[in-house]
Amino acid sequence: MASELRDDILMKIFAALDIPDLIRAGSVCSAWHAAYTCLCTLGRWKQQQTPCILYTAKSLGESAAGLYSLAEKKTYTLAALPDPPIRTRHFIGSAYGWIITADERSELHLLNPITGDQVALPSVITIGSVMPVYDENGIIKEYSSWCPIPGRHGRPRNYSLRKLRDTFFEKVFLSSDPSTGDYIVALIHSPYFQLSFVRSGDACWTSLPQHDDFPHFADCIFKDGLMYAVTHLGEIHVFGFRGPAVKQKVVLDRTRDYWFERMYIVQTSCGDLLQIWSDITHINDVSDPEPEPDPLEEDDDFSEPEMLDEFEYSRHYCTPFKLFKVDLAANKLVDVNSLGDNVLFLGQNQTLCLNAKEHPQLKANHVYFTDNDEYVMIRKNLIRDVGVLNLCDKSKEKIVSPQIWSNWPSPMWITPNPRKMNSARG
Ligand SMILES: *[C@@H]1O[C@H](CO)[C@@H](O)[C@H](O)[C@H]1NC(C)=O
Ligand SMILES: CC(=O)N[C@H]1CO[C@H](CO)[C@@H](O)[C@@H]1O
Repeated sequence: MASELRDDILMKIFAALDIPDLIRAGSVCSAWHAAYTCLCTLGRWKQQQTPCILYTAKSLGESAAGLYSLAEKKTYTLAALPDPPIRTRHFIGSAYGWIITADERSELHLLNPITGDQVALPSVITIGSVMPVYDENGIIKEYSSWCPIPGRHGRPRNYSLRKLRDTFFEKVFLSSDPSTGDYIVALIHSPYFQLSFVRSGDACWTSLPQHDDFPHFADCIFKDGLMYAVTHLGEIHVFGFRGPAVKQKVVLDRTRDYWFERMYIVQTSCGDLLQIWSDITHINDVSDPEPEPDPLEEDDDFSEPEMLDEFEYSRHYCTPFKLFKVDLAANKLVDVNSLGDNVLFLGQNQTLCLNAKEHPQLKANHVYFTDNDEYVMIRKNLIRDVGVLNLCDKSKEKIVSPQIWSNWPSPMWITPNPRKMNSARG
């Protein structure tokens, strides 16, 4: 009786903690660990978690990651993550506390760095636009696919197993928390920014119906059981995954005639959809004066001189400059000049919108960004641009200075999720 009461109080206290604190509390003694496990199993931890930055650093070793808590301005180490070593992977997306990574064979994994749970996604060769190239022993030695660099889409080329990941994956999205065992992963990939998806348990990727030969999807969001996908020209498509065949419908016509800016779609805390156009600023490179040598760079596919010129002298920074509310009923966009209480998280492959009232540590009408240079893959040594942008006066501030993370893999936002995957579902 006495111990039940104590557990109850413990649970209440634990339920108010941010995840890094919760994990620390859970490792104090066996009684606290039991309370921690129980809370995670019941899903009763504090749901309003402030995003953290997940990063790697040479000093942490190959298999550990660092977690920088924005709320506490503190760092934590997530040790002994499952293989392949975290520093050998590319981080290509993050949602529900899980990250999506590409390994040295360009194969994708879902990983929850808090619980260590990992799920291998179907092989990249099950995606329609990737063909395996076999050696004389029938072993895959390369992948044949299409070059995603603008103007060079036309011809397929052979990529080493490791190199495909540099340019093939564009953005990846999750419909729900993979710990529940029931989720969809959607992927924008080369060529022409097409969409493919898998449902939990699928053995292959499936292409989504294409409206034309150049779909050019830019961003997606899952909302009310549907997936809203915006193209670079602002067109919004809705995909319904219930039933055996995926249903597709265009719900917003083109909002632009040409593709110049980045395009994002987010849902605000009150359920509105926003379309965000982002200016691309070209600024001269800020190279790391002491770059960590990249041991993996011996076969750089991007050594054509004309491409190096373009990549070396201008760098793309993102500054959101136009916000619109999507009015689906009227099939139009409505100008909005501020995010109000909302806070936007933009980064490598991620868009997230939170409410500052529910997250008092965050600043309303600000954009928290990690580097999302579109050529980040082939600029692995550049200093990462990670900061906060005030949308009112457009001023920028750094989040951590001096930089504590390696430039590569590029740090990304993560909202820690301590829910263990149900092992029965694998
Ligand atoms: C890719 O490799 C295969 C097998 O080695 C070869 O036949 C093919 O010509 C190569 N394709 C290109 C575009 O280089
Ligand atoms: C929009 C964006 O940042 N896309 C990047 C997502 O990650 C892949 C793979 O790491 C990159 O190739 C994309 O450029």
